Amino acid sequence: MIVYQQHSSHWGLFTAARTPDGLDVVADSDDPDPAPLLRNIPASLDERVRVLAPHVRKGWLDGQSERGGDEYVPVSWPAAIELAASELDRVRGTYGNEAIYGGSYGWGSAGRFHHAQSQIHRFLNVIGGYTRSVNTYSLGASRPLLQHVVGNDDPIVRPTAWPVLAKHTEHFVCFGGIPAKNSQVNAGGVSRHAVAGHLRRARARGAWFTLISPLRDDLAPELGARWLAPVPGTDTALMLALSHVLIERGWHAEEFLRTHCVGFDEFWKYLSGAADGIVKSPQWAESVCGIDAAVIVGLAESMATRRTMVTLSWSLQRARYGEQPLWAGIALACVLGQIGLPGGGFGHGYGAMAGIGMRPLPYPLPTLPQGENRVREYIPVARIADMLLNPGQEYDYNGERRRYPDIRLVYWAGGNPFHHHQDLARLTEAFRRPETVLVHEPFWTATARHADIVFPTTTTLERNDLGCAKEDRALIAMRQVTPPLGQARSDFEIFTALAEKLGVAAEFTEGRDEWAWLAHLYEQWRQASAAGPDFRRFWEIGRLELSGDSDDQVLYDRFRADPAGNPLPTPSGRIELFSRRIGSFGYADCPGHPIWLVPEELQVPPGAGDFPLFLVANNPATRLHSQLDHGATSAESKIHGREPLRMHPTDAAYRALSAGDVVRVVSATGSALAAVVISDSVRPGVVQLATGAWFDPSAPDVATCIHGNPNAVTRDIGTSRLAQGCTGQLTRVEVQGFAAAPPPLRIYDPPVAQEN
Ligand SMILES: Nc1nc2c(c(=O)[nH]1)N[C@H]1C(S)=C(S)[C@@H](COP(=O)(O)OP(=O)(O)OC[C@H]3O[C@@H](n4cnc5c(=O)[nH]c(N)nc54)[C@H](O)[C@@H]3O)O[C@H]1N2
Ligand SMILES: Nc1nc2c(c(=O)[nH]1)N[C@H]1C(S)=C(S)[C@@H](COP(=O)(O)OP(=O)(O)OC[C@H]3O[C@@H](n4cnc5c(=O)[nH]c(N)nc54)[C@H](O)[C@@H]3O)O[C@H]1N2
Ligand SMILES: [Mo]
Repeated sequence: MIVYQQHSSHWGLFTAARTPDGLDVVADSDDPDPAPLLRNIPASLDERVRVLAPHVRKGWLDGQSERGGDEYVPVSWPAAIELAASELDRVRGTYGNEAIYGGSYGWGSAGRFHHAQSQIHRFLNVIGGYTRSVNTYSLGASRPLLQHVVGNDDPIVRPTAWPVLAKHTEHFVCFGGIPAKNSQVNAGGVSRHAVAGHLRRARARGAWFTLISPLRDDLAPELGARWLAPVPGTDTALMLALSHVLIERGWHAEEFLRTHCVGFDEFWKYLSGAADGIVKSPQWAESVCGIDAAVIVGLAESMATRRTMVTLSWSLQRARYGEQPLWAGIALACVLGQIGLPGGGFGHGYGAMAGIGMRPLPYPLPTLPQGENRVREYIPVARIADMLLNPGQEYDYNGERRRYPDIRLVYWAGGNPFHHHQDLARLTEAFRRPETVLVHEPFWTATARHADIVFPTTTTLERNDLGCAKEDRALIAMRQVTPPLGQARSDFEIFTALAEKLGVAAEFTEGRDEWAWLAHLYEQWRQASAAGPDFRRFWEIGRLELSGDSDDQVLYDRFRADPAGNPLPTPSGRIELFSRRIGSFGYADCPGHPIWLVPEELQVPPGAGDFPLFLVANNPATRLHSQLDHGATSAESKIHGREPLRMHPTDAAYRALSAGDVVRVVSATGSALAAVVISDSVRPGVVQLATGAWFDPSAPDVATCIHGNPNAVTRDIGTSRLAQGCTGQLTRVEVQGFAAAPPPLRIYDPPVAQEN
């Protein structure tokens, strides 16, 4: 009998069953706009790419070969556990726990108990702690900057809610767009995809949309947006010029700037040219970003005369000096003075995920406690290669002078650094430094292929779990769809076995197995939130609608009404257009107010030099990051097995390239093969290659990656000394025809040694 079980993923709720034709996945009937990504899920059970048994790297056993490109030999579970436990014990005993890097950044799968990050951090804390990471690849520059400028994360976690925008906003000015592809996803899950519907309602009411982006499809065509495509990485200049026009013509909110902001004088000194002799006029911005001065003036006027929401995508700050477009965008919204009015002001990341702009729940969700980390050492997450390559080296971060720790063991569960990090050839070098690398993975990803011991991990379909997200309104019983494949075990079971070996099982498990943990987490949550029936009943029903809105935080409408009574948690209590704190750090790459800094990518004019094109390496429409790259939605987009690279007809013609041609994308860092898609939805001078094609370095004479992972060509450098965030979004490249037959992909063939 075929039984469909309810389950959940970061991209939506579904039911699934194993059938003779493979896994059948059906979107939840209550979801008004299910994600095309659901079609990737059947590939979870594709044994071709699964790690089916514990494996050890050959060269780690015999000392003959290095990490990356090595072969693997299967070993028994007891042998793998014994090896890993003794390595953990040796390293902590010899060098101390800070020599263990357990930052382990990554999305893993949805589910509150089998949350890979919580599991690994809990385990490492039980054995004495680990060097951790702070911040994310998503918002590397934003979070540290927002702390200084508005005092907290409200613009991300609590921006004006979607229904208010749908009702009141007259003009959406969208820097980086509100790409429909991204709203498929929400960290932890989403039971109803609603973003497209809210935008449609705003449009039906007559709202205007201005899209400022290198890609036309960063806003849905049905919204009828006006598309402005500045040179990538120049939004700050455009924002400064908009502010300049508004102030010079007296269209600015003088009173709001005086009563709700600090630092307007410094900001104006800079805009007017009094500080540096350069007036940040529309003519000046035109020369930087390629948008007509007259268009800039017209846009400023429209913004001043309509209820305007300035939306800033997360991608804007995932680039060199990424702090600046966010700060300049907030300053622009202050100059307009509509912050705290219904539908006005600014938001950061509408559409970046389905949950942004949904009110978060007022109570916590069931959460696996991680315990306490006794090691104080940390790095900003995107400085991993710097850390591994330069132990002891000093670096700046957010006002501190810090030193990289000396890492001897790297432990990863639930992330794919050989997807997410920049300059993957350099990361390969960095991963050769530690003595030991341990990885939990369901799949033979490039990261699994850099481990010494690979633990075969179940996918979410092979476990029971609780599904929910802070901005969603449902608690879901994620019921096991199919038994574990091969010898796979959950992260929890693997850590339990290691904890047993190391004599700390009681602390790690607290005497509970999966089922007992689910019941415990649920019951604890139920008592705290006073919601729902008992666990058994909940599991039978399978789904609990959650209610309540949190409005107990500082919201901008209250701040607007009474800034002294509801101050922001900044040093001044106001929005900081000039931050004394940031200014006091003395960083030329992030001074005390928003500023136009020319990134290295613009030091050679666009169109000139060896790398005339801009590569936009954005998040993929066809998958979540690198997950299920071999799934149907992702695989169908590939051409000759390569990741599609979009380019403008003019740029293709200039290089005599045709649709479907295999090309080599080359930068100062490295190279990647890809296949051409010709499209006038891409700004001339820009090419777009999404992240997430599995990194395939198997033919280095041809390219750093023969599959199309853009992180083969991106640069590994922080946003600035302030935040040290990821800068992977933009790179200067050239695209060359590749006449030879492209070498076959190897990344989907397991690297398992053939028995002789
Ligand atoms: N150039 C460039 N680079 C970027 C970006 C960009 O815009 N440009 N974007 C960045 C951003 S925003 C992000 S968030 C990162 C994303 O980077 P990651 O979050 O590292 O990417 P994922 O592919 O989601 O990696 C998750 C891994 O966990 C595995 N996994 C799934 N479930 C489980 C589980 O239960 N247990 C274990 N052990 N493993 C599991 C999956 O197979 C997968 O390999 O990439 C960043 N990289
Ligand atoms: N389908 C899908 N959805 C996802 C993800 C995924 O992997 N797949 N990842 C999720 C995660 S972890 C995150 S953090 C968010 C990421 O959210 P974002 O970082 O906002 O998403 P991106 O798709 O990387 O970038 C959005 C758009 O910004 C535009 N852009 C790039 N550079 C510039 C620039 O210099 N100026 C302007 N004006 N625009 C620019 C690009 O055209 C790009 O399409 O997405 C989430 N949603
Ligand atoms: Mo992200």
